[in-house]
Amino acid sequence: MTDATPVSESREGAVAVLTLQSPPVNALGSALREGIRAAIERAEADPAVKAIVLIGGGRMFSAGADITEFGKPQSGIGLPDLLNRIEAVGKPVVAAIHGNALGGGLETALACHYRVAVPSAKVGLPEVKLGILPGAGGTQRLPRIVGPRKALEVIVGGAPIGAKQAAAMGLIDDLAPEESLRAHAVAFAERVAAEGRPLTKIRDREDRIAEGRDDPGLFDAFRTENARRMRGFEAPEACIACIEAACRLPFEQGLAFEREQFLTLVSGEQSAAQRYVFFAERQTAKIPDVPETTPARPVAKVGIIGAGTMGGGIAMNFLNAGLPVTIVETKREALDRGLGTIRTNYENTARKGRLRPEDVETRMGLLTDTLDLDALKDCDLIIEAVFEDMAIKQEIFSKLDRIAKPGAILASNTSYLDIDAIAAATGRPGDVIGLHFFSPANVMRLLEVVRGARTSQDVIATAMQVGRRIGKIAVLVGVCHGFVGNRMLAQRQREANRLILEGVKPWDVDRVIHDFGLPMGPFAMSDLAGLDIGWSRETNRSETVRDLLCEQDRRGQKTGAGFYDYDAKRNATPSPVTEEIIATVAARQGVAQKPASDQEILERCLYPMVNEDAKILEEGKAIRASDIDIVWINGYGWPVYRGGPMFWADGIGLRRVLERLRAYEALYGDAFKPSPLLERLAADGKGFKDL
Ligand code: TC6
Repeated sequence: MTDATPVSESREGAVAVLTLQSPPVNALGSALREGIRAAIERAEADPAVKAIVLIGGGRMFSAGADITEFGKPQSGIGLPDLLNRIEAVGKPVVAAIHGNALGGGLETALACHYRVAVPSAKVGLPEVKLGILPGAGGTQRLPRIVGPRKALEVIVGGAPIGAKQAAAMGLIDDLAPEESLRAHAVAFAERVAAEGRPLTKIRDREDRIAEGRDDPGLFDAFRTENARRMRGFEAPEACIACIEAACRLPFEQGLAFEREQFLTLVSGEQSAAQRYVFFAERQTAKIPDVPETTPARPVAKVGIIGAGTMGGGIAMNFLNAGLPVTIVETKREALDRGLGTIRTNYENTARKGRLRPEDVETRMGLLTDTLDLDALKDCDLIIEAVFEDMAIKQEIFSKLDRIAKPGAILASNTSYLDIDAIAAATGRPGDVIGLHFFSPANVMRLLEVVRGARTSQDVIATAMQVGRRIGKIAVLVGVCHGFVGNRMLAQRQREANRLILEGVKPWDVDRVIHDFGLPMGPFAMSDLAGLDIGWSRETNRSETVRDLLCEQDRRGQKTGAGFYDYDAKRNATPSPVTEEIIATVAARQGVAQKPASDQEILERCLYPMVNEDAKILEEGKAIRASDIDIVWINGYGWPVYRGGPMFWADGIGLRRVLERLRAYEALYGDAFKPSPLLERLAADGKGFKDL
């Protein structure tokens, strides 16, 4: 056995076993690629070797190309050439897969003559999520083995699939017992070598791609079906074009087409943004004063106060992760309604085939409902999700202080309020933390973990870990009004409101924001959320556009009208009533009417957010600029191909952003006053990335 290279070589009888040794994920960087090439060539040249097994050391087969190498000059053999080399070996090469075989990892396996995997393995081509495509032959080989329809799903969808499903598609030749992959793969290799069958190269297969020639309309049908989720992204269309090419062109020409498309994407802005987001997501887990070794508190039982939309959604996250939840309400009807909604959500998911019917009962079985707060006494984590009212929250926390067991974590799902003031209602502020879920709480990936002045380190470590356990991206933020996400949103909302008073139509503001890539603009979003959040007839002052809309019972989608008019299917149309209301308010306030270009709308809505981000960083309310980007991507639908507001601003150049902020400051005053950090970075010719 030689361990000096990233590939260790050993022999089992006549089978050479080559083990990839590049922890933690066997990313196919230049050293590993060269190591594989050298090992493969040695095994090929050795007459005593009759077959070769390629297996991953450590946790997995391989997570694919080394993403950090993209955009840098290539050194050593490129992955496409390496894979062609493997495919051309004159002895059977068997890939033995455990853990993950993703991207270039799966492409490597596709270049082998056979694939053996354990049932728990996952395979996939997630390159599309990095704004690229499987550029080492993946778009040409996969359709040749699973057919173009499945290839479209796997490559354009980007989601990994389990080995059993992959075996059913013909992608995996044999499933091995979990505990004996290596031995099983060696036996498999010995067998195929002994049988002396001609080597099967995927490149030579034509049978499965015939479907793409016979029914070329399948590609356009796929485009139409998926138009919404692909909107704005460049990579999905390039993936589709490559799969089409696989069906149309000879293999080598298809490979050349794939290469050309890959090179265009990998050098483009979208891929740079999406690769940035990949690493930014992983950064969020790193907290300078809470090292990864910080012991977390055990969380085996969760309590939730409030069975409304938020409380119910939050509960589902824990039930989905198999954790028992006790949910508390003050009234039986509210409790029954909340439980009913949870059940209906699960039943709908089961009806769509995304949950087994028996799992509906398993999950509901983990849920205990009660009207008695004392029932939370044995919970390890208690999350309060009641109205945004400080007095009510403080009362609840002072009761929890008496009820909760020592060491229990007491969390609030507040979206704006001061966690320190809530913690002050208890005698254990170190145990208090904010867990800000985003609506719908069982769907949205973001979790803002709000650290109070006295929140203890192990409580932070536990909250971050719990977030991951329930499938969220947890981002640590500090106490300030609206924390990170909503604090930025308030900037955009203020400017959007000002724009419509100046005569810009709400639908034009929404169009600009939607075209930029967000799922909807501020007014469509307000209509969806309900305009009457925080509004009541009793306290109404008939001052703002929103006040007047609510007065006329235009409270958003739920009442069939808000900023827009809605039909029975909730399709929106611009409303003359809204225009009239806006004109009335503008006249009352004496707002000068002035048109704004789309560029101005965009800048006035988004640059104040970037400026606010700089203030958030200055105040230490976020650890790093990329954390803020992750908040807006996962909580508000900022287009991932633009890399988040901070990354986007860096791309424009902070000098330019500063110049525009100053111009708007001259017209609109302090709301646009540049933050000192932004000024400093711009003066130094730097970006947020340099912090
Ligand atoms: C491709 O293959 C293109 C081919 C065509 C070429 C022509 N490269 O996620 P974790 C790092 S494109 C470099 O925490 P997990 C990661 O940053 C690639 N680094 O682990 C982290 O570093 P840190 C297509 C990588 O167990 C550490 O490894 N493949 C890569 O939660 C551990 O990662 C993909 O898109 C990489 N490819 O999840 C798959 N992968 O410790 C990308 C990971 O310094 N990878 N790192 O923070 C994944 O999805 C996940 O890592 C995982 C393991 C599911 C494999």
